[in-house]
Amino acid sequence: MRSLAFVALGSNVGDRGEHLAFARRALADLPDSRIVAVSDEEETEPLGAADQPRYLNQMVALETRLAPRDLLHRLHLIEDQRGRLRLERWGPRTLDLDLVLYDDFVVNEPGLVLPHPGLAQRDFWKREVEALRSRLGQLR
Ligand code: A4P
Ligand code: MG
Repeated sequence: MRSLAFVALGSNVGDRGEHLAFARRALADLPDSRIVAVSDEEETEPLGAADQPRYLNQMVALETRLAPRDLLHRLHLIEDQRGRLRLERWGPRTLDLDLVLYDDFVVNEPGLVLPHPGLAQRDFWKREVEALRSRLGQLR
């Protein structure tokens, strides 16, 4: 049985569009997974520290057989390939990948929270989820 995962992409350092393109290619290459819908890229005001550049955000819907922790681990490896430095929580980053939703899983464990707690506060994530759901609905 395949699951449906929503992965949020964010970048606010360097060539943001190229970082997102790299992330989409890496997601498409994950084993037992395929991209089934992609939202538009969208420029957003930074949340957290205000003295940082604007973000480019996007969301990808992934059909996958990877379990949530396995998928999240692989998202971190993709971030690392793009040279992300975790200097400061909510600080600037070349590439940030978050697992926003995984089917209708509700999990609150060390290292894995689903839905991602940011979903409640981030209007652009809510918009992107809606856009993906409507694109997916049109395919079925
Ligand atoms: N973790 C647990 N559950 C999850 C999940 N569902 N998805 C753990 C992703 N990670 C999850 O993550 C911190 C820890 O959360 C990890 O150990 C992971 O296993 P991180 O990515 O290392 O740290 P972070 O990204 O600095 O912190 P956090 O809390 O994930 O921040 P966010 O929510 O990623 O926020 N403003 C705009 N406009 N757009 C943005 O995209 N992003 C951030 C980062 C701040 N401001 C932003 C944006
Ligand atoms: Mg994160």
